[in-house]
Amino acid sequence: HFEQQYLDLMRRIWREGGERKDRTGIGTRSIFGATLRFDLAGGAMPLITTKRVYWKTATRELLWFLTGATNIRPLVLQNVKIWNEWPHARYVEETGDEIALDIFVERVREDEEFAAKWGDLGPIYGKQWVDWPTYQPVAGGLFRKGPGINQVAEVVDSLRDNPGSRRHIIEGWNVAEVPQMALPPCHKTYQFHVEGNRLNCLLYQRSCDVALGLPFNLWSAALLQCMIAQQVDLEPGELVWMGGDTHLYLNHEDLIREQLSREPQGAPRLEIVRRPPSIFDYAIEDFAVHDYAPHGPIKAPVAV
Ligand code: UFP
Repeated sequence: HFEQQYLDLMRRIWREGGERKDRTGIGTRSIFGATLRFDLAGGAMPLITTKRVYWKTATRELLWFLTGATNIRPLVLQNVKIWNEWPHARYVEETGDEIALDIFVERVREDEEFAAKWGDLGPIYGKQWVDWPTYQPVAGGLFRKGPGINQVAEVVDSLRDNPGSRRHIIEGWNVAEVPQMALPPCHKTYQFHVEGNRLNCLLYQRSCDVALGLPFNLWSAALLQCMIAQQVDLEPGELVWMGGDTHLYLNHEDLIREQLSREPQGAPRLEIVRRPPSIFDYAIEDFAVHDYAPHGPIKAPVAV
């Protein structure tokens, strides 16, 4: 079963991973360097079945990245909560107003001005993917802002015009802007590769929460790959996932034990029901998942 690789990785980290202190203070067991490979032929998706993965949430996040947005408000309006902790923490820290997370999120939902001021995450994925900043020299050794680079559009074009290229890359790690980001990109580099009529994708993820992050990251990477494949008239090929610091948080023990006791079931498939005019025109209704009958959800705390 495609998912065995994921479960094996989880088991191996829990058994053999070195214990480390990490930024969040929770502590992890971690290995450095891991690879997973999935064949997406026929719509197969690396959608974890040993717990329910909310693929629509991950899909909404991906579509939000593709709009270039970096403010949580569009997500909040769709009841997607995954990015809320960061702006809330910043708000509490900068204002000293210790409002609860749900109150903060309600204000973001209801008050556009408040959201503009406090809902932004800095120049994270969306900004870098579709509007990577450029600078043009002007007189006196100064620079002015140039037009942004839409890396996603450029990759779609380069896949069409020059499929054999080894430069089909979408990069999230803008060194100069990392300090302004709420969270430096985890799934930082996507490389695409055309093999016959198949589009392969390699994702390099510098840091990976295997229990909570990876199921999302695998789904999103595979989905992006399928969307781009559709746009350039190729079939989805292989997804290669590579992790740098690949870890399990020590407070995820219950989740890990429960999940490793379950058997993967079924082979979920993605259907893209429409072919939008561009990579930027997909909507949540364009995606259907078939044969997804996962085990129940497993709750665990997110490390912020
Ligand atoms: N993380 C993921 N995937 C993501 C994401 C975050 O696994 O898409 F945004 C996890 C990895 C790590 C934490 O546990 O979030 C980020 O912390 P750091 O920046 O210290 O690596």
